[in-house]
Amino acid sequence: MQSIEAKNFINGEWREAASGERLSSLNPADTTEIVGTVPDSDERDVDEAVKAARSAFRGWYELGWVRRAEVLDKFAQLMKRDLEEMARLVTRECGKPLNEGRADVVEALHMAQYAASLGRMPVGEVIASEIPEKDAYIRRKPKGVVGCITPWNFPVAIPLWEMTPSLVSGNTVVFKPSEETPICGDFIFRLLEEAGMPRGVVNIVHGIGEKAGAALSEHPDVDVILFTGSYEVGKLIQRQAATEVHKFVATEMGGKNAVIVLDDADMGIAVPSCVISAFKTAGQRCVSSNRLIVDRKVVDEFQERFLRATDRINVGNGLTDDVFYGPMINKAGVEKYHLHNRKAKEEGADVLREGGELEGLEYAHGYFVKPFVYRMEYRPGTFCLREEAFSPHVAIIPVDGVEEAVAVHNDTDLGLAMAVCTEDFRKMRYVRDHADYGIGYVNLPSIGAEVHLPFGGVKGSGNGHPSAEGLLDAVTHRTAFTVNHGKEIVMAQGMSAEV
Ligand code: UN1
Repeated sequence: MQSIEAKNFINGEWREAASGERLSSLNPADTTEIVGTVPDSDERDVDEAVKAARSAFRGWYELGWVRRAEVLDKFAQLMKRDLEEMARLVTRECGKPLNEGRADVVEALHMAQYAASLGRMPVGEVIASEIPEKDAYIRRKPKGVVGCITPWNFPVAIPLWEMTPSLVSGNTVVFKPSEETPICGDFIFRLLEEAGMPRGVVNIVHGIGEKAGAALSEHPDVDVILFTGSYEVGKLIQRQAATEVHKFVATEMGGKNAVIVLDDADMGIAVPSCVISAFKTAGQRCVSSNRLIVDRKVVDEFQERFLRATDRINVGNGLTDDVFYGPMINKAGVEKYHLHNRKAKEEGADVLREGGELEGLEYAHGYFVKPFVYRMEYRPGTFCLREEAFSPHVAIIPVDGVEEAVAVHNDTDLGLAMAVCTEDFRKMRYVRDHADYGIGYVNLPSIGAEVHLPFGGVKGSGNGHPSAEGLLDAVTHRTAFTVNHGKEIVMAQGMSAEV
């Protein structure tokens, strides 16, 4: 496969970084393959991109919602044309199996179609005024320049979750893709250019988080930072972005998600739900579950069936058939997996599947690891039951009844996705109302969100409106606009003190 030499796209031009340096993007299933190289940008490149986005803002805003949506619609059509090529690139650059590479692109496509459809939806509300001669409106207005910083695990979908609602509502964008998957970002931008995005409306600046990402977060002329990624980086970005009062930061970070399996659960649903939640994408989704909280009455039966299913999992290069999950993204990902496994053992785990790195010729140049499964009685303050492992590391935790299940579920500082397996509507309702989560599922895995639903978490998982359906709230102001049709000024009741 040919390696791609990507450039920054700033003000409608493909450019090298001011530093003249380049970074490489490797295939995590075979690190001898360089997927591509990209400019190693710094604050000088970011500044140019922000300036371009600022000067394009007025024209893009004045185009109006429907015309902007038409450009996104064109872009969606191009994604459909190139779906297969993009899916293969996703697999080569981030390692997930081809069917998941395809799902990533399809999710992105759905997001572009959804955002395009918003162009013909209401963009505000008409509200009654206290004065009959007055009309009052709430109108959405774009905030200005939006900086998007995204992770590698959904290298096409997440950039479009963030960029397309920003664009349809009239903002301009500066995008810093993950340095692990920059060539996917480059592909998106080649299609945005082909779709006819006006000059400066979308800009991509490649580079590492500490340099290009930090420069974007800190830039005083950026109005919104949209971030999806790890808790540590999200926290750092919130601090970096606190330079201007107007700057709004929306974060979508990790989760220590769980599937709760209650005593009445249908095991035919619970077992596959847990396998998918724990191991799809090698546990490298923010919505993956490291914890299976299972009622003690059924835990032995569950455990046996879960292990049987786990033993059938095929790990390998995502471009080959029948692979359930591919490699970890990089060495740091493997180290994090080892750390969590080690900690679990120190904390008294009863190890059921030992895990470890896969050996053999076909795994020699990739970051392949086996499922690590253990059983552990719940104790408050346990590292391995509280901290996100972002790897195929999973605990089976026996509990007594729904109330304890929820208490154990909530004992973490994160709260993103939660799934519960039950046939009992009263228990389902208890979990719905008492568990801390942003995305809840019943008789489903904890993964598989849809773009037209809110996506975000509570507690340390984020601040509530970063992605997909909720994003318009982050990138637009809801402005009040009041018109007097009368011939004199009549003040609102509060102002005239009439009760
Ligand atoms: C993520 O892991 O960061 O719900 C996003 C899902 C996908 C998105 C996951 N639609 O699994």
